[in-house]
This record gives sequence, C-alpha cells and structure tokens, in this order.
Amino acid sequence: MGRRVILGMVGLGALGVAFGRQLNSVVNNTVAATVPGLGGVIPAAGGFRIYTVTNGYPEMSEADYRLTVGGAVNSPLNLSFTDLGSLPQTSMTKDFQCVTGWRVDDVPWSGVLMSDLLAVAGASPTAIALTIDSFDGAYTESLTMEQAVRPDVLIATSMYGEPVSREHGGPARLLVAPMYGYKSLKWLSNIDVVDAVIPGYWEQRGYDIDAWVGQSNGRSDEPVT
Ligand SMILES: Nc1nc2c(c(=O)[nH]1)N[C@H]1C(S)=C(S)[C@@H](COP(=O)(O)O)O[C@H]1N2
Ligand SMILES: [Mo]
Repeated sequence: MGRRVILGMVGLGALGVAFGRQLNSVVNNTVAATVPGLGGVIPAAGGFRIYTVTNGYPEMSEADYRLTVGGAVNSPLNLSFTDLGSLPQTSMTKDFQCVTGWRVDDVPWSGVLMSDLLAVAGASPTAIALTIDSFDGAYTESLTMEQAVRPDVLIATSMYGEPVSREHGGPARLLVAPMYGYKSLKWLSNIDVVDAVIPGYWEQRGYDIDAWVGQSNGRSDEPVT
C-alpha cells in the first residue's frame, strides 16, 4: 500500500468528518446531503467535507473574536473582527482541493491578504516562516515567509459571499489557495513570525510541509488555478 493511501486512511479514521455546507447552501447547484452517522465515507457531490481534529466545531462570536500577530514583528497586533474588516479587503475565486481527493471548484472567498496583515504588523524582512494557531486548541500550520506573502494566501472572513460559518472555521480562517486544504487552518487565532519552519498538525503526522496541489504528497492532481 502506498504512503498516500495509508495517509488517507489515517486521515479518514482520525478526523471527525461531516458533510459539507449548511443545508441551505448551494454549491454549483448541488446541495450537499447530510447523512447522520455516515459523514465522510461517501463523497458529497460538489460539496466540502467539514473537518475537525477535535470533538467538535469551536464556537466564537465575531464580538469575542481576536487575531493576534506576534514574534518577529515591529508592532504586535491584537485585532478584533472589526479591525480585520477595516484592513484592505481582497477577494478571489479559487478551487479548493483536499489531499484525500475531494475538490470544490470556483469558491469565492474574501478577507485580508496575509501579506497585508504582515505589512501592518511590520514583520521582519529576514524572518523565515510563520507558525499559525487555531482556537480549537489543537490544529497548527506553518508557511514559509515566501509562501505567506503570495497574493493567493488569505485570511478569509467570507466564503460564497457570506461570513465564514462556524463549521468552515469562522469567524476567520486561512485560505492557502495553491496548496492542499490542510494548509487552510480553520478557527484562526494567532500568527507568529519565526525563524524556522515548525511543521503543523498533519505535517507532524506525515503530510508534506510544502503542500502544492499536484506536486506533493505523491499526488498528481491538477494544480489549483
Ligand atoms: N482547525 C482545523 N483546520 C483545518 C482542519 C481541521 O481539522 N482543523 N482540516 C483541514 C483540512 S485537511 C481541510 S481539507 C480543510 C477542510 O475545510 P472545511 O472543513 O471547511 O471543508 O480544512 C483544513 N483546516
Ligand atoms: Mo484535507
């Protein structure tokens, strides 16, 4: 059995998986079915699967939300949801591809570019990487600084023109569009600018740290455009 297959099985077994978007949400004219107890075994046509590595989906109101940015920065940040909304907003429509095989085409996102946020914080130009934390208390991610400042790496506060739902990682999540979905950390709480790449949650469990779609984890999926 190939490494990728084993990884996929580990992923499915370990993850709490439920079917896609909220019932009233339509993806490419396909409503993702909700099948209690069967979540994650059968691909939802056209829809996202909802993943969490904890026992549930953490809840955080926009009023209580904070995003902190620290480490090698000139100005450590402690931003409210309103503060995030007052930074320059960027929209992009991107395919979303999980390393286990499912893909959702043409997802519209908007929020704050990581590069804009890092500029506001005054991130050190010689810093190597970011470590990124989730308020689920378990999930982490990493990006090199070069990856982080790409124009397709977003702190997303909106998805399909609506606030990012609790299940999809709201009030704010990452979107790392050119990489497999595990880089797109949900329930974003903290970003530290650091001098070394620290492997994230799934990377400590065998996934590639650089997760380019079509070029990593032994996969040959069509790259996200
Ligand atoms: N906090 C957190 N973020 C996460 C995950 C998770 O389990 N917990 N799963 C990742 C994986 S493997 C994928 S494919 C996407 C799925 O996003 P979705 O749950 O919004 O469909 O979230 C990523 N971000
Ligand atoms: Mo994934």
